[in-house]
Amino acid sequence: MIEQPCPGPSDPYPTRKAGEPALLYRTDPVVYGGPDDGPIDAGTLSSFDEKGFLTIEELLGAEEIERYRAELRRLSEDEAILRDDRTVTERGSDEIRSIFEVHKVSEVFAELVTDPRVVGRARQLLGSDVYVHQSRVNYKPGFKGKDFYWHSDFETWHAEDGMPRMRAVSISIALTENFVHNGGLMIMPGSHRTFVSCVGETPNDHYKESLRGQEVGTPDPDSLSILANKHGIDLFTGPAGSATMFDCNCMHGSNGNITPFPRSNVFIVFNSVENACEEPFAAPSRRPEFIAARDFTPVG
Ligand code: 6CS
Ligand code: FE
Repeated sequence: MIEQPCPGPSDPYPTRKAGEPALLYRTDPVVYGGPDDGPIDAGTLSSFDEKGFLTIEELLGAEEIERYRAELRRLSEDEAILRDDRTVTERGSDEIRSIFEVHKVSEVFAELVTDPRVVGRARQLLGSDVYVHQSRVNYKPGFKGKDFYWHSDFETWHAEDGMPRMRAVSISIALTENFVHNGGLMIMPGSHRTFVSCVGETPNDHYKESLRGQEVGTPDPDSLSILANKHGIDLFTGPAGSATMFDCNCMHGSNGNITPFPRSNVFIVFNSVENACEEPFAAPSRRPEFIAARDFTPVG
């Protein structure tokens, strides 16, 4: 008898427990607020509900982009930051892959967290006050930027950070041009309504490998094929300053970057204050706070 993950009152999204993968129905709403609760209009809200994401053509203006790009360069040249635990390098090189907790490392990036164009949209989608669960800049440098294999962020945040329900949203703001060829974000539209229960136990200190290239907690090829055949795959291209907001459970990933053109973005995750993280649902211990915040103070 193969033990199957059975959703229950204690854990509606069991994962990394059973010997077989499973596709489970999402039992949480997607959009918690309404058109009067923020800058997102009714049509865009219903599109987010259906697809799991929305795009913003020009979130940042030219001057702002220049400021953030200069800050990106400054961070990458700061010896202290290069030695910091929050800085993750690419597999097989010293190229910076990500800097986590970037809203604490950099006062410039911190401005985005309280920017009403950003947090106003997050509050509206989540229907409550929000706090920052995680932030990072991804450099995805030219030539050496590695891929981010297919995954649901929520699967990791549920299993390893103790995030109870699907009531979190990410914003990814392009800081360089996202072409079709330099490793842009791919999302399967509509995949946010299926929770892929993964196999494989979470190892101790899993983040030390997973942030450089996740394996445990990534779906099996059959589950990915079912979702890709059902939903297709959207690739996000756009100029620096454009942004994508996507639900915590979207199936997404991005290819490596062998072009000379970096694909850098800043990524902020807002979680509802009604959905504060508890204990990991499928991991031996909590991840460090720079990856999964334990300060649930609402963004001001
Ligand atoms: O493990 C995490 O929390 C991070 N990993 C990925 C690939 N996406 C979500 C998040 O930034
Ligand atoms: Fe992700």
